[in-house]
Amino acid sequence: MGLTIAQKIIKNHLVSGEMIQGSEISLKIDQTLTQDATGTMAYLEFETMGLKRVKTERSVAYIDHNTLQCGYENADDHRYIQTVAKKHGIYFSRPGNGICHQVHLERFGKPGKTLIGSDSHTPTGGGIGMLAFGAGGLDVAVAMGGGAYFITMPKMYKVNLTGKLSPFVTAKDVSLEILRILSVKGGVGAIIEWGGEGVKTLSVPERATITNMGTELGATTSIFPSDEITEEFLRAQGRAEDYIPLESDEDAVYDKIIDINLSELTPLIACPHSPDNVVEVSSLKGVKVNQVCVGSCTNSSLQDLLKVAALLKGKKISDDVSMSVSPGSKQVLQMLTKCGALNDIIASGARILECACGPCIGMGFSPNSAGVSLRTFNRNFLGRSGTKDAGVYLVSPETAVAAAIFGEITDPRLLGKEAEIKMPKVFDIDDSAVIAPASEFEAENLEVLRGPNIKPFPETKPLCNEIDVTVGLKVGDNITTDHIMPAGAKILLYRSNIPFLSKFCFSVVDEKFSERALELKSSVIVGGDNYGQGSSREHAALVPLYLGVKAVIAKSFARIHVANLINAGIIPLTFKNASDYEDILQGDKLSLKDLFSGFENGEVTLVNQTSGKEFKLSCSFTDRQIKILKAGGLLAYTKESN
Ligand code: MIC
Ligand code: SF4
Repeated sequence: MGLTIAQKIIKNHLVSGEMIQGSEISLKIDQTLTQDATGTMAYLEFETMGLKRVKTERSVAYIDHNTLQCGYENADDHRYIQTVAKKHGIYFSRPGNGICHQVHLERFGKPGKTLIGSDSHTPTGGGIGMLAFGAGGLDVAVAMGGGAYFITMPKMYKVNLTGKLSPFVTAKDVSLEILRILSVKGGVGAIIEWGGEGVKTLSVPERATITNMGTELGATTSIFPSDEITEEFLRAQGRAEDYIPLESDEDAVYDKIIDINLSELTPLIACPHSPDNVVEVSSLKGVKVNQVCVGSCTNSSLQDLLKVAALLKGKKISDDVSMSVSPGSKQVLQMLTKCGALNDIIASGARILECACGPCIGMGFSPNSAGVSLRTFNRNFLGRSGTKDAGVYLVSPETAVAAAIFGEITDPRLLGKEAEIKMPKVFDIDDSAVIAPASEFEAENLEVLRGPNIKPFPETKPLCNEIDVTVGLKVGDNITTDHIMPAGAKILLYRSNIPFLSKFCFSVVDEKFSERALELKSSVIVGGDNYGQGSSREHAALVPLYLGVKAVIAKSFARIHVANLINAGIIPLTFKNASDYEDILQGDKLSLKDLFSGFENGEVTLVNQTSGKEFKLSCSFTDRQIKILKAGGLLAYTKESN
């Protein structure tokens, strides 16, 4: 039987397990990346493991999320990451050098290699044929130390592309179309491979937009073949030697095949507050727009911004719209400057922000109250922009420009002639904002500098066989990590200070949760389907751990979050019968009985002391996961086994 692209890379990197769908496998990881909002914790964990040097082929620490410096906290964290990186063999991408996924694609990613990153959009690397996964900081710390990365062998889906995109229809619309088809849960447990003759019409940045937003489908990762277009991109980046061809075998078997005819697509838009809430742009014609943001790891490549510049050239944005443009990398910004395109953007009235995540993670540029914001980003979860009552829509750069000019949602095809841009054959290469690590010898005497905002990892305890808990919070379906542990300018600076961060846990849903959980001391959260979708932030597990959350009982979980819960020593349990969800209320007192044998049998008994009802919950843990849970989390387990 033939193999898919992902199966080929998995086969080459398999450390343990068999490539049988649904069973646990572990992979050798060639490269890692971290960003600053999750990186501080990942490096603290790496240090706790007592390892001297990273064992990967390439590990890079990016500073791109927490770049607002309204006090010492973020600057201290940057300095901590810079010094810890230098000491332990990690490349350090300075603030201003760009968004981790964009820079990694340009400068470090390689087809056929494995990458894990402490950021859920790490699958962007699939745009050049890498097998790239988002993971929690602890998993990245383990991989940096040479440990394998554990996943469940995914299903394989194929999206078969035919035709060619029409003018003003873009890769972003392809991402929105697949979200419309599959929903934010539709990719769970699957790797999505993009193939078919239509693939040849998509450049690497376009492919990367698509693999980037595969995360919003809940997919394990997404990947494109590595072909002559990949080679051309790598050559333009001065990295032709990194190219290898990669494609699936003719007789590769897929669990699902979805056909998309690129020629039939039209401009699409995701409405508040979910990326799969997709309709045609034309159906919202005339909705007044207050803000337009171009950028993020989804749409901030040179190709995207050259198009934006060409469409804005000689035009002014509407008086009623505030527009921002954040280039994805220093390379993009420098090249835009050199060719004059930046001037066209500035002249239109748009505001240029630095090469960072910025508004995408609520780091400034929040919309006005009840504002309508059109963004080229990948997520429009409630409150993420920093303005809770804002309506955030996700669009392509072309649709963003149309709204900025007309002041209302407008089909970009009304802009007239398509922007003709010329992509350079060779990019300007200057890696001086990436600082190389010290040699092993030099590293011995290097000091790692820590600021007062860095607080220790929450305390963990080995698990007891039976636990009594109170339901601290009951929530519905599709709870995101932005609900559990919000980000934004006011909170992000405390990513290395779990006690402080804990005050904001679930604040978008229930402002009293954090206080209540601390009072209860030992609690559980009850959730619906797809609990924990979105970001890879392990803070969405570490903060509940600090607050005394012992288990989360949900109808189903998102992949990275469930791994983070186990790593934090919090038990993820699922309802055997979805209807049992109705039988637990907030405030109920529960007993979880005989956990250890329950873990082995895949069934845990829950007694609701308040209602007197008793029922079974499901779990399916591997031996390794059981050991981690019993030890009280991955750090404790790693220490125990060293
Ligand atoms: C996001 O887009 O939500 C983030 C911020 O990049 C996160 C990581 C984080 O919370 O630090 C992600 O996607 O993993
Ligand atoms: Fe940064 Fe936004 Fe991309 Fe997350 S999704 S890495 S916050 S640009």
